[in-house]
Amino acid sequence: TPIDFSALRLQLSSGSEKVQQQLIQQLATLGEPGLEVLMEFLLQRRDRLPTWIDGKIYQILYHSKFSPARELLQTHFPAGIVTLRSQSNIDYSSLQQLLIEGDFQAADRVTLQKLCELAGATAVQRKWLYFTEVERFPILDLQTVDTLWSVYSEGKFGFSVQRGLWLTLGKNWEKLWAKIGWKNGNTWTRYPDGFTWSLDAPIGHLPLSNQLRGNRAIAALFSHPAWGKREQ
Ligand code: UYC
Repeated sequence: TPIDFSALRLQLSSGSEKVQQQLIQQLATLGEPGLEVLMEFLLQRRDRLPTWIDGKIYQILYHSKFSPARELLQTHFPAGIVTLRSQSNIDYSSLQQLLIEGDFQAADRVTLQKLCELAGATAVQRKWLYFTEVERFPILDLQTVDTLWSVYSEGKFGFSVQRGLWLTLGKNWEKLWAKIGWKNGNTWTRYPDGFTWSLDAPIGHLPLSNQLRGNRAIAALFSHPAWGKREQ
């Protein structure tokens, strides 16, 4: 029996996120008519804030061999699906590009690099962050970096995901390290080969922040006003 693409199109627009995720994966395997449904759906959602549903479709179309799909991305979203807003004129396009390509390891390094740029020239030279610099980060830039990680990771990665787990775990660092795969028993996960550079990683695994100099920088990140006023 032929596949009913208009039924799939309808289910995609009206389904829950879970249903949408399954339909997107299915449509990706159904050749050009499937990709056309995904293209139309992505365009329909253009005026909304992007979620990882948009990021998933973007990645599928980007990696497809279907030139109308790639042309659509080039025309409507030449730099990616996330608008790269910065209060400090930082260019996050290399981060977006690496995340679209699914190169999470390089994206992780660029994330630290960009946050150092955001902190200023001394941090760029130092290559790590003081918590006092993190406290002064503009809200907009942290939200941009967080949205990028979330949108291109099916909502698994990003600071706000890590922070949410940290709050759920009563701000207990040891429990957080275990939960996100940064520590196994008493053993710290070794950089870089101990970490999982794919969506197979635990939720909140990426981006990394080195704890060699203590947890004050990551504590400042999680306490930043960028994440709203939900907690004290
Ligand atoms: N590393 O263990 N890490 C490095 C992590 C620690 C250490 C880089 C994360 C514990 C040293 C990144 C964890 C520790 C270096 C991370 C982790 C330690 C290094 C490269 C789990 C020893 C060499 C970029 C919390 C017990 C560089 C960067 C240096 C590098 C990440 C050791 C991304 C998430 C406490 C010796 N580790 N790191 O930031 O600076 O340097 O000497 O967290």
